[in-house]
Amino acid sequence: MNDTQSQKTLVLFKPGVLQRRIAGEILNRFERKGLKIIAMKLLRMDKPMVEAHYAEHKGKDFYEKLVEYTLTGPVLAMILEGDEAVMIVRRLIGPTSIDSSLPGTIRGDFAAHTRLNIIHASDSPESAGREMALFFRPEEICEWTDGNSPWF
Ligand code: 3AN
Repeated sequence: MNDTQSQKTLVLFKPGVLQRRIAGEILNRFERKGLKIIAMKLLRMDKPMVEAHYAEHKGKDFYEKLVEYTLTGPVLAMILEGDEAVMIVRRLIGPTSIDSSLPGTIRGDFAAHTRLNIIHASDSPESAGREMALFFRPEEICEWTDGNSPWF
């Protein structure tokens, strides 16, 4: 019996990823796991957009620096789809704190500071819905199935 649920989740490669030329390497981990890219966009977030994205952290001691960092360069935003995608992507990226991000996870392998932990992913289906709407208009999401591929 298949009791898993197909989900969509928002992933954001923060500016450090492009600056370090590791976007392909990180993307590869998601594709290798079987997640499907259904939307992707390279953009420079402006301050209101960063503040909307991180609204829940306003007032915390790391907030100002987090906003500042997110504005230092372009980000790569994408929507990934797959069974239990929200949980699977969070597992692949590793915990928020660098103290807990083990080698083998994206943060564990590529990040050395919690504030600069290089990647964001939605932490629940509810956040995914809100975050996808912040980055993508419905017509920018490209649904597809493997069955349509001539190579399948
Ligand atoms: P996650 O990105 O794992 O969902 P959040 O939403 O708690 O974690 O935090 C958003 C971002 O804020 C993190 N990706 C990280 O860059 C930064 N951050 C969170 N907690 C701290 C902290 N204690 N010190 C510095 N930066 C933090």
